[in-house]
Amino acid sequence: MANYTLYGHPRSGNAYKTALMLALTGTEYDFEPVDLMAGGNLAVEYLKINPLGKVPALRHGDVLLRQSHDTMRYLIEQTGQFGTDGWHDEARVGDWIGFAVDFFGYGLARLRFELLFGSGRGPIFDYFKATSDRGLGIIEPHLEANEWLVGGQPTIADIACYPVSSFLADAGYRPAEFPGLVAWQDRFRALPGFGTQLDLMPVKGWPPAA
Ligand SMILES: N[C@@H](CCC(=O)N[C@@H](CS)C(=O)NCC(=O)O)C(=O)O
Repeated sequence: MANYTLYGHPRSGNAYKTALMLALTGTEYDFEPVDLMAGGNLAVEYLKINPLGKVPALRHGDVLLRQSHDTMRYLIEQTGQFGTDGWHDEARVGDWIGFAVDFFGYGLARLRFELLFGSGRGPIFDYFKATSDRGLGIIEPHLEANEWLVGGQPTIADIACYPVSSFLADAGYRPAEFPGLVAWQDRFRALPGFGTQLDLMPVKGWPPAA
């Protein structure tokens, strides 16, 4: 049994952030699938772990974390990896974590969802599209000029932004139009320990056969 237990699901980009941080820091963990599709996140047993009814949750001894970004900051403290040298860079990491929520979470990720599962039009779609366009307009020039989001090495800012960035094509964009982002994704995938959502959070029978 590992010291860490990750509760999550391969469909969850937020659980993927925690799984990536565990994997990239070489931290062993047990994976407990929470079946989002069957409402497992709202089951009484799981609500005892996370009353918010969301994944991820990360248990380490007596410590129980229920926010993906807290799990990454906690693992910096535990492993000494993916941190920064001080408050100047730390504040920039905070900017990108906010960006991941505000522009990728409420933009790119929801735009993809609307295109794949919704009507793909209407005022809500337009809002997601405008938010996503704005976000890509911020991150693309930054990654054309910089190898990593903050400083000269990968930090939790990169881990926070990677999962949703991989939805680019599904959200209706042509990846070739975002060379900075695509080159950064390649660098990110080359980090030792990297795995896909399914590699790091395997669930029997997922994804369902088409
Ligand atoms: N603020 C949370 C958000 C977690 C979150 O939204 N998780 C989604 C999956 S990506 C979830 O569990 N959704 C299930 C639901 O809301 O019913 C974090 O960063 O960890």
